[in-house]
Amino acid sequence: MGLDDPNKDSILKYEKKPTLVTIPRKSFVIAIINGQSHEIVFDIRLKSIVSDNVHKGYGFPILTVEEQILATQLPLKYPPFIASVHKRGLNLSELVCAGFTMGWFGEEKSSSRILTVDCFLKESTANFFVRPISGITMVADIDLMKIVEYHDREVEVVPTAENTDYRVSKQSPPFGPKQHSLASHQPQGPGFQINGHSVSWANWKFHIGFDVRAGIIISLASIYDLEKKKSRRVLYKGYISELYVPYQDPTEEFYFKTFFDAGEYGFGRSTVSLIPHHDCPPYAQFIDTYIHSSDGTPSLLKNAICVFEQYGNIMWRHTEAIIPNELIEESRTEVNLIVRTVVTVGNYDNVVDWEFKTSGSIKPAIALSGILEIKATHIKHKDEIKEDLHGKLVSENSIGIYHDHFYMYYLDFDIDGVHNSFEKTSLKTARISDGSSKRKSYWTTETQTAKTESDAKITIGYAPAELVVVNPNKKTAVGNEVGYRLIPA
Ligand SMILES: [Cu+2]
Repeated sequence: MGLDDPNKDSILKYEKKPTLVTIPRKSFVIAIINGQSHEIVFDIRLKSIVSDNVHKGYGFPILTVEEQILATQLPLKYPPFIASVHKRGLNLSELVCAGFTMGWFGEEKSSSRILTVDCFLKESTANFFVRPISGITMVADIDLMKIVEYHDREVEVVPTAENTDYRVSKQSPPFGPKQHSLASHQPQGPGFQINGHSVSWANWKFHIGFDVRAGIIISLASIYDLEKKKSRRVLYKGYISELYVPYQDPTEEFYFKTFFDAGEYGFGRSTVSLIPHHDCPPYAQFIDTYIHSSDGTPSLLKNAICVFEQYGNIMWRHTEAIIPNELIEESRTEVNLIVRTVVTVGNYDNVVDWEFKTSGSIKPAIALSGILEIKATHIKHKDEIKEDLHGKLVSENSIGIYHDHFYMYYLDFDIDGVHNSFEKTSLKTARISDGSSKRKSYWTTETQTAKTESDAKITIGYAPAELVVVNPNKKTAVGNEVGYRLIPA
C-alpha cells in the first residue's frame, strides 16, 4: 500500500498555492485476491475505488512479513526435513529458517509464488547466517503455504559457532565489551528545522517521504540562491528504486540467489528503527513512519529516519603569513546535513544516506553492513580446493559466494524547471599533422545530448566521461547551461 503520487503538474501548482489548489489524495494498493495480483487505486477523499486492474504479466507483489514468517516455520513441521535434521545429528529446536526469493530464468509464467527456505543453526551464536545447513533444497509455495519440493542431496559440515558472535558483549579489547564513549552536542540546538515532512537547513529545503517499496524518498529539493535572492529547484524526486544482488554460483542451492531487495522484499518494509547515539549522533532528530501489515493495519516504526548535521573535515583553509606584520589564519569546518535510514534485508544492513552540502551538492551514499551470506563446504584450507568454489574460502568450512550489490537510483532532476537534458561529455583525441604546434596530439571534448532514454544508457567507468543533467534554457552568467554533474563514486 502506498501513495498514488499526484502528477508533477498538480504538485507544482499545489506547492505554489497550497490554499487554492485541491490536490488528489489517492492510495495505490497491490492486493492478492483469489490468487490474482490486483493493482487498485483508491480515492481517499471520495472513499471509493478509482480503478482495479488484474496484473497479467510476469512478477508478483512484494512479500509480506506474515507470509515469510509462516513459510519459515514450514520446515520444522515437515517430516522429510525433520528426518534430514536427525540424520545430521542436529537439534530441531536450534534451527532458524529464512525465506529466499527464487528469481526468474525465462520459464513460462508460473501462477504460484514460491520461496526457497534455508535453515541455519543458532546454537551458541546469534550469528546463525554463517552457520547454514547446506545440501538441502526446500521450496515452499506461499499461496498454498506448504513445501512443494524437497531434496536432501548431501550432508555438509555446518561451520563452527566459535568466534562468530557479533554482539559487543562477546568481543575482546579493543573491540569490546567496553569502548570509550564520545559526547557531542550542539549548544545552540540544530541548524535545521523540520516542519511536518519538510526540512530546511542552510540554503536547502526539501521534503522527506516514505514508501513501502522504495523506503525514503527525497523530493522538492531546492537551494536558495543568494545572488538571485530566490529558491531554485534542483531535484523533483529521488529514491533507491532497486537493489539487485546476483550471486555467481550456478549450483542447485544457489543459482536462484539473484535478489531484488526493493521489488521482492521492499526497501521501505525492510527499514528498521535507528539506534540513537549509535546509528545517528546524540543530537540527531528522529522521524517516525508507518508500515502496514498484510491486512492493511498500520504499525508505527519509531525512529525510522534521522536528520543531523555532520561536522568534521576541513571545507577550506588558508594560512597567510606573507603580508608583513599580519598573520591571517582561516579554517572552515565542513558541515553537512545527513538524512539517514537503515534497511535490513536478511543478513545485510544498508545504511542509506542523503547528504546535503552548502556548496549545492547532494551526495547519496550507501554503507553496507551486516553479515556475509555463507555457503558451507567440507574444505578447511585453500590447499584442498580442487574446483571453482564460486567464491572465497573466508573461514574454515565457509565460502563467501561472489556477488555484487547494484543500487539503482531514481533521480528526477528539475534544475531551474522541468525541462532538463542529459549530456555526456567524452574525451577525444585530436591529432596535429600540419606542424602548427610542437605537440602531435592533445585531447578535447565532445558532448552528446540524449534524445531518448536508451540514448542515456551508459557504462560507467570504462572511459572518462562527464555526465551532466542540464537545463538547456537556463544559462549561467558566462553563458554555460546550468546543470548538475553526476559523479559516480
Ligand atoms: Cu555482499
